[in-house]
Amino acid sequence: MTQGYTENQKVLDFVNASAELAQPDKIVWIDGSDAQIDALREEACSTGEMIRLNQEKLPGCYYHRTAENDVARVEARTFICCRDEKDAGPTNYWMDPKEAYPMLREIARGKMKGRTMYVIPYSMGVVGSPFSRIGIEVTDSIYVVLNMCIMTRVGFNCLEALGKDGDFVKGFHAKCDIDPEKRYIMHFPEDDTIISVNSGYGGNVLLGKKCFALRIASYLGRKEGWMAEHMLILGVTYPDGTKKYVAAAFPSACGKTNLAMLIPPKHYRDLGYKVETVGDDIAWIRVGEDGRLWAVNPENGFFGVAPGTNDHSNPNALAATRKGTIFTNVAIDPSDNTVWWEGLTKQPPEHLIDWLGHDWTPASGVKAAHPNSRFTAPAVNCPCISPEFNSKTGVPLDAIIFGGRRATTTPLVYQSRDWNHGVFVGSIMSSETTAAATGAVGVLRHDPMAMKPFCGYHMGDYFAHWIEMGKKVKNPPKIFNVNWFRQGENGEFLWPGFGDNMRVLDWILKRCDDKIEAQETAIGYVPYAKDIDIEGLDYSVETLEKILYVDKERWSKEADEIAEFYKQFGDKLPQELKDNLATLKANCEK
Ligand code: GTP
Ligand code: SPV
Ligand code: MN
Repeated sequence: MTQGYTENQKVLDFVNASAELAQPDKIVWIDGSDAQIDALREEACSTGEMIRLNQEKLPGCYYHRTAENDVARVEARTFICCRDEKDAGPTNYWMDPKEAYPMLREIARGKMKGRTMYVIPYSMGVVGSPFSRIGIEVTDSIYVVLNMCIMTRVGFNCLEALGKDGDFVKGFHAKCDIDPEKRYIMHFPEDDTIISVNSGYGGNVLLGKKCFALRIASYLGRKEGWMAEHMLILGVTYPDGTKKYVAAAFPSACGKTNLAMLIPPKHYRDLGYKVETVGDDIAWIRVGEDGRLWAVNPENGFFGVAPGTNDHSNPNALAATRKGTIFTNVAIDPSDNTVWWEGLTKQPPEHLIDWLGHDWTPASGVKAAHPNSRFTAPAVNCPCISPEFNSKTGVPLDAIIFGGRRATTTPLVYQSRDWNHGVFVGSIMSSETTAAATGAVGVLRHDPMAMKPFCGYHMGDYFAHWIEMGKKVKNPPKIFNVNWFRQGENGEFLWPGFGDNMRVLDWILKRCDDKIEAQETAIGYVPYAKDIDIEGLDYSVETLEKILYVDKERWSKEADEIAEFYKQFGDKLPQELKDNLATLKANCEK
């Protein structure tokens, strides 16, 4: 029954084996056509899996609620299943494939009885680009199919690109019983395989995203000499028409989508500055023939955090969600069948249906939208999408930025001294946890390069890979660290953030061109307060100085803490990072 669409025996074997295991009543191959997508939306609405929103105000937009126990990535149930535990490293959960495969088979056996199994051929990256990779996801969820059709490039041209013999990443997803006790998000990097059971949520089930484009791809990248990173990519156009590109790694729900789509403050706009989005979450990066690093965004849409998105904070993201978008776990405004979430408007509507399906009023005392509620919006909808979005070669990077959510210690921005120091700066990232993963929110934890939950192999080897990549690039991007989240005594943010982050980007790009001096501090180069443009802001130089200040005492403690964190990597920790830690400690004692 699966013949006819492809002659690739590996694809047919994978689909047949999946069907034999899960025993669906029907197999449907997804060609990604409008007609097929419309029919699936219709079917999902008829069963209640999705709700059709107001088609005049939000054409092509739909709504989905996940199970209450299934609202975010589950790191404790996300495993790297390589043969040798040592290869997964101390920051990953590991299971022996010999144990994992039979366990998963047991869980998934017969679980698609009475259901349809959809076969999604998709490409991460533009089909036909040497940067791109093909995946096949089988799933019993229409919600997953429709999300994948937005987030990736779905279609039979992916099967054509595979030809008779091409290899692909195998993804098996079955909702099973959405049983959190049997929920597993399993990666077999040695077999190009992902298996996800008992979830229906975002990063757990849209297997092209974190599972493939980061965990599997990071493993492939190390083997093949490229990098898969949790980074946005943006382009800045200058008044004279020159363009510069920046990639930035922030942990989940720490501002990637917002930075990628920022609208510069008025005086920058008046001068002709423009920011365009190449990607908002993932970058695949290679060394170009010109000795620079080139980045592509392997995705085709945005799976963005809804709360906090509004006409002021991120008008581009909001505009992207006005058509062809799937909303997950936000609130519904029954007065006109549209959507609402905390922060969309200052004044909440009088009556909503909350993410759990209950009546809600401003007096309810609970959030109407889940803090990790999301929109899945096509990238082409975004008013500031870069003309390079579909480029087969990607864009050359001038700067790489790391950043996290730190109430204290880390200044607004600083620059590393060189590539290896930049790798060190990425490796020591800490950030307060957010609602993007289950578990406590606001807990400070180490999240090197924002990849702690996404690195498909040993983090010590990952650091070494970064160091190696530095040796291959003649003209490496300069590496910076930012922190939009410094807090004052009353927990208020001390930096306006959002569009005003352009002011920091401006300093960063001037540093890349050696156009501006900086102060050398214990941790790297920090701006002179006078060099951060605060024109048009009601903002004091004193506050700026405060958030630029490098407190050596705090950093000395931080260095001790980093030494503790580093211990787990043992002899896999590159000497270059040990040296940089020693320098940091010594600088703080000076
Ligand atoms: P993932 O999709 O989970 O990877 O998240 P992300 O890194 O793309 O984060 P996103 O841009 O969606 O922002 C997450 C939250 O941080 C939202 O609630 C934003 O409103 C908030 N945020 C983003 N940028 C800033 C900023 O510059 N300052 C402040 N204070 N908050 C910000
Ligand atoms: C993240 O958590 O970093 C996300 C959302 O981008 S998810 O796809 O759920 O991983
Ligand atoms: Mn992310």
